[in-house]
Amino acid sequence: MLNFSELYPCSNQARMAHSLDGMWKFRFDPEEKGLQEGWQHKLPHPISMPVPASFADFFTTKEERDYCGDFWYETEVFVPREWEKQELEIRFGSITHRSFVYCNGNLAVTHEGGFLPVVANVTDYVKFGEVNTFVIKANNELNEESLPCGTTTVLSDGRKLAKPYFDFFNYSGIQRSVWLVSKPKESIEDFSVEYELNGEDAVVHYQIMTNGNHEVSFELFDEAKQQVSKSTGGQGSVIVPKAHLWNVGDAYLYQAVMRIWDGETLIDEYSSKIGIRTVKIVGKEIQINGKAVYLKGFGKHEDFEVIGRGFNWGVLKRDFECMKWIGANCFRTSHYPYAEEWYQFADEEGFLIIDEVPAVGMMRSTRNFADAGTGQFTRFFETPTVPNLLKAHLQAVEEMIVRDKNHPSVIAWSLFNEPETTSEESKDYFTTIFEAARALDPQKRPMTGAFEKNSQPEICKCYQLCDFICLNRYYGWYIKGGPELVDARKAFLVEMNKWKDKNLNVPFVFTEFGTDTMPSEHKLPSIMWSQEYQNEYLDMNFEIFDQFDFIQGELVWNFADFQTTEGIMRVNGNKKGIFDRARQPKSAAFVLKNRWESMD
Ligand code: GCB
Repeated sequence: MLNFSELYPCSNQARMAHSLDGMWKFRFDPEEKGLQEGWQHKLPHPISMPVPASFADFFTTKEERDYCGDFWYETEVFVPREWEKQELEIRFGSITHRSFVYCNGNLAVTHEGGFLPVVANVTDYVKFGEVNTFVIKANNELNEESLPCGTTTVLSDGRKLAKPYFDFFNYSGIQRSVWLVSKPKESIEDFSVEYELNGEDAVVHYQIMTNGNHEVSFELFDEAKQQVSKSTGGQGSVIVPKAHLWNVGDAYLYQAVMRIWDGETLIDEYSSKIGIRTVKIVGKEIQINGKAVYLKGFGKHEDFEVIGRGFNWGVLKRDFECMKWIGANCFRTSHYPYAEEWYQFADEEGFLIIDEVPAVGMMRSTRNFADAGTGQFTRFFETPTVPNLLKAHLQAVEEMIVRDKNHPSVIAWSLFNEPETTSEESKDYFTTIFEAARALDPQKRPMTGAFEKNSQPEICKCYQLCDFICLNRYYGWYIKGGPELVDARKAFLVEMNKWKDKNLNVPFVFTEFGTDTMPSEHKLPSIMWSQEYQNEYLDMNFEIFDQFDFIQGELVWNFADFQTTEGIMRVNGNKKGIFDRARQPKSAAFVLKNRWESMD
């Protein structure tokens, strides 16, 4: 059980949410001297730093861009006297990767994990009617006990350097929005909804978690703001006659309004949009509201020029416009849960999300995305660090499911990306993860994970845990690329026939396939890295997908080019985007648009 409320902030007659986004103060702390010198009270000689944003790409020196270690943020905020009778929280969408939050010099909370909310109750530390100081000590080092996995080395000049076992830049900082939240002492801490369709009607089972004993009410309003049902009690069921279902590409959202009452007097109120829909795996189909849906779309990243992984509504808007234009209906939040606004907007747009926990890098290689495909890897789950890693993984799974469980857009949970899955240890490890996750989701959504090339049907010990199976495959890129494409196709077919022979009767989704492609390169006949090769590669993959009825989705790697660690495999980042980093289409975008639009 989480000991804090992850509910997204809202303002109404009982609560206030005040945005703290803007220019904060900032300092690196390579010597880790901040705490002894009292920086938790006030940062000496700070520089300015925008929030939300990753700090890396604002700088013009490598030392600052690639900084690894402790760093500090500070802001000041006036807290009105009228909030004195309320509980006060500071809520960060995330702080990457670990954080200590101080209010007026007092440690209010610590948090491990860089992609889920950090919430500190600061009621006892705040001075009402005065200006208050919030200071955050954060750290972005990587290790094998926390997610995502990697290691940290020390250069000869004494600087630390992050060495990710994953293929995206270790962007860090306060990368999501920050809110100061005032709410009543007795308050709504969480809620959940489940749906049952009954002819034209829907039954909405709800549960409201509060920290008190007063009476609770639950109301649903349609998009015309008309009340459609009402109930009292912390848990119960309401009927929505002639329910307007939330559908793929055709969203419909009801407003759930929850209140705590003391007789006629309102104590607390929380409201949230919900979408009535069911998700089920039936044989080889993924069904939404009882109808099969084929997933078309992308693995994405939160990544953009200058702001790095910082949340930005403009980037979000452009990404959704591009995804709609191309005929996509789904994306995977590879390789970590995204800012909550992504899910809110997907709810509005009728997009499907496979929500992924930051369990990436569970193979001991700084270039495992390449090594894995060629069969080189070292075992991972047999070392003494695993119990701590498992703890961090379980915590992230809980925080993700609690945070995202009410979004209609979320249709499945991905509990890993490309770990080692062939050892007995990996099987034990993931059995624990899947069991915990299954107990957490009131909607009992399908659970899965993304398997890399070593996870072959004859040796993988973990695919059995999944309700549908996600494959990341690069036949024609890491395996037999360019002139060998014909052999890549053959090897791909051999693997797919092995899966077919297993007769698993579950859907398979390709969660990754793609080629690095420079927008500048054209070549006739094609050559690897040219736009023409990306198209040929996609055509080969599609020809194979279309041969197997259990393949129920294709999420291309990647939606857009993105920043990674430097290296001989990457040209200023990973270029597997269908769009470039500025969100302009490569020629493959038109290939996908043709295919996906013709599938509707
Ligand atoms: C993968 C990883 C992804 C990489 C991708 C690539 O298998 O899951 O994070 O970016 O391959 O492009 O190599």
